[in-house]
Amino acid sequence: MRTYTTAKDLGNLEQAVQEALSIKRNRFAFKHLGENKTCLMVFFNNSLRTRLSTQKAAMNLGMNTIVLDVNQGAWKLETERGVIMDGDKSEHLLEAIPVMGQFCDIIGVRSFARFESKKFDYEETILNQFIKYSGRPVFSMESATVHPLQAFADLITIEEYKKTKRPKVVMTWAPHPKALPQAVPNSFADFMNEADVDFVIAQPKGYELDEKFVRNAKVTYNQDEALEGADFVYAKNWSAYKDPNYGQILSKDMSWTVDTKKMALTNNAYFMHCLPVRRNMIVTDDVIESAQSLVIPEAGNREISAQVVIKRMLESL
Ligand code: AN0
Ligand code: CP
Repeated sequence: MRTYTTAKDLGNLEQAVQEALSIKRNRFAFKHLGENKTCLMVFFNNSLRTRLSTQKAAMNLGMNTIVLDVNQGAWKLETERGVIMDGDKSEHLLEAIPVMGQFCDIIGVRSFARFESKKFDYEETILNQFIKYSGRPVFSMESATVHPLQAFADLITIEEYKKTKRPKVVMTWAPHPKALPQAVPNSFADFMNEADVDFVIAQPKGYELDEKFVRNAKVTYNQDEALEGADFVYAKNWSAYKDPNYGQILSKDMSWTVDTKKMALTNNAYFMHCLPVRRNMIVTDDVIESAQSLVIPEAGNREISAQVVIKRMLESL
């Protein structure tokens, strides 16, 4: 595997999940595969889970890891071509990326949507420059429009906890004080559309996501109706995708917060969230602390999803 941004990159998804579950049973089975190989993780934005789980996954495979926080200690980077660099940015990404490629075998990149230009974000300008100029396999650790390590971990979690062959999975928008990217819901939709689940998206009007990710999913503006009979409730906030409101907050409607009343509408559903989560905005204390909450094992599966991806990249070197 040379790039990892979508469910498709994993090929047969069922096989990928089986590989993940097998790695989970013995995470050190391939501890020599990455010997003398280096995984570079480049962060343009904050992270807790991705930072820890991806390093752990690389270490399980015997790799060395280097973590670079671009905004702390590295030169400030210009990302646009053609700019006269007389401001505060000392280096251009077009030199920095191939330099980074000199010191590693595989690169992970975290670079969130900036909401300055929908085109810049949805063309995955930063990630694609890494793919083009680093000379290394590149995986997204949440880039402008996708978070495929998260969605793969979510799928593994659903596979582990599902009680029926084809569970009903509801992804619901929930309120948040800041404008958040669409990357997590985009990738979750991408993966659920490829998985054997009944997938429903519930959102207030104006929060429609990119068709490229929604595809054939059922979409409703009625959260209660969506939650009926749900086996998994996947809560997430995102900002508007559609023009002219791209990147904007259109609603902070607290009636969309997932609470015990909402969960009572479901088929005793499990609660999921990628974390970090704002309690009592997205989900109440009671629900996230309940026995049905999967947020911790879900985060734990980030190590496993990352390990499958890095293993496959090592195998392609
Ligand atoms: C980010 C987001 O919603 O995309 C990262 C989630 C993994 N969340 C925040 O910035 C709070
Ligand atoms: N879920 C997730 O990617 O968390 P971090 O932002 O902490 O890495």
